[in-house]
Amino acid sequence: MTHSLHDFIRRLPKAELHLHIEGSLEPEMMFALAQRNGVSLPYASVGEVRAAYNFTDLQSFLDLYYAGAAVLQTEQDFHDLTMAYVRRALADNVRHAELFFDPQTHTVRGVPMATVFAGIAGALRQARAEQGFSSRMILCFLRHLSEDDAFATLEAALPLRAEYADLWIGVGLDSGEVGNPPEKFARVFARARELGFRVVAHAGEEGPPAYVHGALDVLQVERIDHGVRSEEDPALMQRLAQSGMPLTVCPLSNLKLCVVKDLREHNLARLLRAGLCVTINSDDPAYFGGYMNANFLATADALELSREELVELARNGFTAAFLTEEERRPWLDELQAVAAE
Ligand code: ES4
Ligand code: ZN
Repeated sequence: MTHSLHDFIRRLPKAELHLHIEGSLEPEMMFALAQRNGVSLPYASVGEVRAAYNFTDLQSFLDLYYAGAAVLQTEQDFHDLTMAYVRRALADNVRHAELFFDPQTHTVRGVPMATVFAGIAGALRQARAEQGFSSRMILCFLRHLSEDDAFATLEAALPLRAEYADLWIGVGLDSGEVGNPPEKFARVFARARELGFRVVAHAGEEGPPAYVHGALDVLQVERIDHGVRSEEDPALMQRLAQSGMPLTVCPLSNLKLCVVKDLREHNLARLLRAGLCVTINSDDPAYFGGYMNANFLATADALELSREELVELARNGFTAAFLTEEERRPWLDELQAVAAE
């Protein structure tokens, strides 16, 4: 990795569209919050937590991710978590982020929906006011739970919609994919769309291309989160390319969860070169070993991406963001200026 490529990636303004805020919980904060809240953790040290992050698949990660999230209890906890993410994002020249959050992970433990919203949104508003950091929130339904549970979650959040209208703009679908196809959530997504929410879903991470078709046809999503298995279906590839459907790809996540054995085997460059609107994202950076720039750098290095391709990836992030043309234009202009240097 040359110094100049490293520096070039650092200078690119970026948008992050696939980031689970609970997945930005670093072990140090996990310990601090456990102590603050009197929660006991099954680890003796920060080092032990990190040593446990050796995943074999998505589920082996989700087990630790949900266990770790149990330290998040108060509005201050969610605020601190979100502020720590914003600091890291800004350090990587991320200008805009659309954050996923998983209310069911918290409400099941008795944390009120309003606490989750207030903590995350309070930090995002402070970040906007003090640092000019732009953001939105996307509420994700846990797909291993029932559609009724998703409906109850949407209903519990709706009374907060007006108060958080500047931030909460969409719904998504995450957690264990295989065995929980998009069709399971057809009605709740139809309701969310009727209500005017933007809609996205994880599909084609571990699940087959049929799940990507399902997310498009049944959930009518506007972006596919991951979607890397789409490559197994040439007709789907055509469809994604022709419709300009964005994929929020997460290279270090795919590596840590053994979706690919080696980053050099990742299909991100092939997807991009096939004309798909590919974006780079960090997913759960505290668990997968890197924030935005680490994902860009590792991918650029492993796949020998050109500077033009790196610019295209950064541009796609802003193009695929749920922003107005007026909102995205200054970042696209700045991106062009960096590209022209
Ligand atoms: C997730 Cl990588 C991934 N896939 C599905 N659901 C998730 N929740 C948090 N990270
Ligand atoms: Zn994800």
